[in-house]
Amino acid sequence: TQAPVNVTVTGAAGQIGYALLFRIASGQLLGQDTPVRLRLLEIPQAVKAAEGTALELEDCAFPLLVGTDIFDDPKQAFEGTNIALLVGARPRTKGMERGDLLEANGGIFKPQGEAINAGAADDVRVLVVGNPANTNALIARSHAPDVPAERFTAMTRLDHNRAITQLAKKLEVPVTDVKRMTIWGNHSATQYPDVFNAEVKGRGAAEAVNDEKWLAEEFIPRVAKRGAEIIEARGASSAASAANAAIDHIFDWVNGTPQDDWVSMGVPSDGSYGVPEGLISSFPVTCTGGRYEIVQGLQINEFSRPRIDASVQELADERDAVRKLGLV
Ligand code: NAX
Repeated sequence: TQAPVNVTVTGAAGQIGYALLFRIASGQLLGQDTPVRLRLLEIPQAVKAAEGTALELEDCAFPLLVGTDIFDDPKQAFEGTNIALLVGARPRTKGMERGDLLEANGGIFKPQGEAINAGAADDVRVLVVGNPANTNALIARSHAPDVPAERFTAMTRLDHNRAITQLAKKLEVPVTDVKRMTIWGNHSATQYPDVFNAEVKGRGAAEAVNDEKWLAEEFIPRVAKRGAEIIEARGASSAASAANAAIDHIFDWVNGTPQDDWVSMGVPSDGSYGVPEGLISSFPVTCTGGRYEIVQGLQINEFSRPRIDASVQELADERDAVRKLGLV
């Protein structure tokens, strides 16, 4: 068997952490041939809770789990890490302005970027889940100058998976019939789920739906506001589905996407589709040999263009705000 892969999870004692760690340890993140060593990062007040989770991990006797270490210092938590899942973030609390939120998260993602730069393994791959995910990823990336920029990604896979299911339900087909879904832009309410480049059983999905009003007034807002719908129903934000999406994101990045399909990832823009270079924006990507590539040559129609542009503009505004704060 292979040498163990070091997986660092921040916010390990949170609700996503609780749903995520057991799936990583069971082999679902990297596959059934790959042993993993977990490195959990928490703030000091939550270390005890993380220790409790580590006891439960022991009680599962997972064959692939080599061990679990818990830290409250990012430098130690990211030492030698191959996969870094940045889940812990500062939630928006009552009365907090957007600038305050960005600043509070800067206090988390700047030192974490520095720690990744200083100590992570050469092949480190970073996924930022904690919100605002795209801009937090931008902050971390800009403090890790020695790590290739493309290793910093943000999670839009939950949005992608949500969009697939909503489309499949509308067309009354299994989710496996839906291919080439794309989320463009920011992981926020401005995100744009694009069915014009999606396919259902080889046929254009927009054509199969043939209902622009449904797209504009039901599908797009339903996907973009699904997080709020979950909070309303559960009394807590998405956790198991977010953990599932994080597993999908890393698994596909490492193991590749199928020939006839692609996935959505927030990645540093290379200028494709008019997205300013360097912004961490969601794109359709294919993965092979452990690397992702932005799908090129897609048509962006008149329905899609302003929606993509609006979400990208929001990312540019967030970047400008964190720049003003000296965080990037
Ligand atoms: P919780 O509040 O349950 O857990 C967050 C954990 O992070 C807490 O245990 C806290 O102690 C820890 N933490 C805070 N600061 C830390 C630091 N500096 N270092 C290490 N740990 C730290 O939140 P949870 O529901 O698990 O959500 C985590 C994040 O995911 C939130 O920012 C949330 O908004 C975001 N989400 C992102 C999604 C996406 O699609 N990108 C979807 C789900 C989720 O909303």
